[in-house]
Order: sequence, then C-alpha cells, then structure tokens
Amino acid sequence: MNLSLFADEDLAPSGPVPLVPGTLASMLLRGFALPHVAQLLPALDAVVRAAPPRHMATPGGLRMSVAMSNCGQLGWVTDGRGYRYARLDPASGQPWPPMPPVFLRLAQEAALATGYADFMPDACLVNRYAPGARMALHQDRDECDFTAPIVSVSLGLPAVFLFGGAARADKVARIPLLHGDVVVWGGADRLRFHGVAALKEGEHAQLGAQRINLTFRKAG
Ligand code: MD6
Ligand code: FE
Repeated sequence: MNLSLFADEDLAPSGPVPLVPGTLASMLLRGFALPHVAQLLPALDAVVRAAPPRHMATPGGLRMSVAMSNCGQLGWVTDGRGYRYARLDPASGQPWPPMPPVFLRLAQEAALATGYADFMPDACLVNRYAPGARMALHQDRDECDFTAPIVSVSLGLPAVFLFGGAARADKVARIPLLHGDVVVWGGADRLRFHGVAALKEGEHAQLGAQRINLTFRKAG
C-alpha cells in the first residue's frame, strides 16, 4: 500500500477543517462546491438577471463597495432605514427570485457534512466583489434564529476572510477562501465579527474579474 500518496496533507482529500484551529463551531470545507459549479453558474446567472446586484447604502448613508442581490423567500437589504430582511426586492417591487434547487441542495449538503441536519435556509444573499471591494467587520444579527448555521459559498477570485471574535476589537484571523470553498458556522461562533479584505485584481477562468459569495441563512 502506498501511504506516501497522501503524505502531504494539502493533497489529501479532506473533510471539514476548523476555521480557527482548536475550535469546532466554524468549519471550512475546501472545494466542497466544486462538483456543483457547472450547475451553480447557470442558476446564479438566472438569479442576477432577475435581480441584478446593486450597491446598497448603509444606514449611515455610505455606498457599499460590494454589490448585493438575493434569492429565496427573504432578502437582506440595507438603506437609510437600517438593515433588515424583506420579501420584496426594493429595486423592482417584486419578490426575490426563488432559490434555485441546486443552491438549496449544496447548502443542505454542506450543513449536513458539518453536523447540522435539516438546515432549511429561506434566504440566500448574493455578494459580488469587484477588485477593490471589501466588507468591513460586522456581525450577522438580523436573522430571527441564531441556532441555525450560516452556509457561505465562495466562487471566482480568491479572497481573504477576516474572522474575529465576539468583540469588534478582538484579534482577527486571516483565512484565504478560494473558488469552491464552503464555510459553515454557527453555535458559539454565530455572532463573531467577520469581514472580507479588499479583493485583489485578477481574472478567474470561469467568473472573470470578480468574486461571488453566497450566504444561506434561516432569516425568518
Ligand atoms: C463574504 N461573508 O464572504 C461575506 N457572514 O463575502 C459574510 O459576511 C458571512 O461568509 C456570515 C457567515 C458567513 C459569511
Ligand atoms: Fe456576514
């Protein structure tokens, strides 16, 4: 038997690994979405044609550098009135496009792979980063139920995920997220501060000069 085949752990097929060594509430599934990409991309295309990503304004009036859209029953929005989930796309007055079955399947498979059975997301936030776009440190706290995990899928250009602690000033770990990576977090980590460093210039073979992040939540 050739044990040296997987001697380099970077080459070994890997299951979930902790986002922060020594803790188990946030798990990284390297490349977990890769087998789904051929189906994900046309489904993503349909979503962004129905609800084009747009630069929303923060409650403080700043234009976000990340362009956002949603699919599913609820969509995350921000404007001068605050952050919230809404049933209708404020740009069109129409419901958000439905969550494509391949999106839901991937989110549920990833949740199950990290120990969360019966994940039923009702919202999928679509974040589009062009080079230079970034996401400031924040907590995800607009959902009703903090016992459900969040599943996050990265596509396109690589990004550096900033994973902080319970307080904004806590030390931040920098974790590269690559095309096809999936992160599942919940439990003790659900309210950690996190963000994304400014996206570096680049060209991805399938997605071009952008990163797409899908985050699945149980919002309602
Ligand atoms: C992003 N993600 O990766 C931004 N939030 O583009 C998030 O803000 C996020 O990845 C909650 C849970 C997982 C995430
Ligand atoms: Fe977030």
